[in-house]
Amino acid sequence: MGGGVRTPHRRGRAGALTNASVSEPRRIPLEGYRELPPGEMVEEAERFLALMRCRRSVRDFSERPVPREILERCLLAAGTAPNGANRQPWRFVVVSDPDVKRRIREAAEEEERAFYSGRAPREWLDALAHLGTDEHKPFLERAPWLVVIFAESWEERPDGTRAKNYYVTESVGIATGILITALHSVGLATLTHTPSPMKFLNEVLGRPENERPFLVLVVGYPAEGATVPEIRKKPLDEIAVFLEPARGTQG
Ligand code: IYR
Repeated sequence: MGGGVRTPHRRGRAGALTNASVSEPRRIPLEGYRELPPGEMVEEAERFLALMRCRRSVRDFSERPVPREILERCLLAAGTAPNGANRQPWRFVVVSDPDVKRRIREAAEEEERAFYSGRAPREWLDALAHLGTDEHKPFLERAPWLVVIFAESWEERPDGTRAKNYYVTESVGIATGILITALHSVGLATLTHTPSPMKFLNEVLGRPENERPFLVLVVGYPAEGATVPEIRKKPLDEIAVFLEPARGTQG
């Protein structure tokens, strides 16, 4: 990883000899960057905003199949995410096998039954009430694909020792956001599903102990006549604070 060349180097401050074992990374030109003229920038931002405003978490899925090649490309897009030390601490387990989906549904519904009938505090259930969710998760079998996302807390070196990964939750969260956006951009619906606890996913999917289940992304076409809860997204002044120089002051 990293493609660095191990060369002693003397680039330290004031010509001091620096650590001879630090590798000098190879650098390449920034390729593919495109700058837009300011007017087009605004238009493009508007277009993207309109696209994203149409994304909703869907719970009514159609059984219509989705070709694997679409998933493959969207997963590669997710894999471009910025992440800690470029360790790419994610693993996507992509399931269309009906038996595996059934096992995931059964185990998830068992956890959810416990969640909805006692484990969740009243305050949490009250916060969810407007979404109309309950312990029934038919979408886990109906939707053509489940992408089960795991976060790798560490990876094993060839000598068997453990190399720690960094900013794992942030990295996997960003990759998941890109995956959701990629799938939405090609006209697919998703649902971020988080059965709690999720440890059963390691067992059902045969994943090793360094992989922690992060979430289940349900992917497919919405069912005909699918409905979603009526919710509102916060306006800009509730989600952002700008700190700019006061008008009329220069430098
Ligand atoms: N995991 C449960 C509960 C749930 C929790 C949150 I936070 C949500 O935004 C939605 C649901 C379930 O999937 O039903």
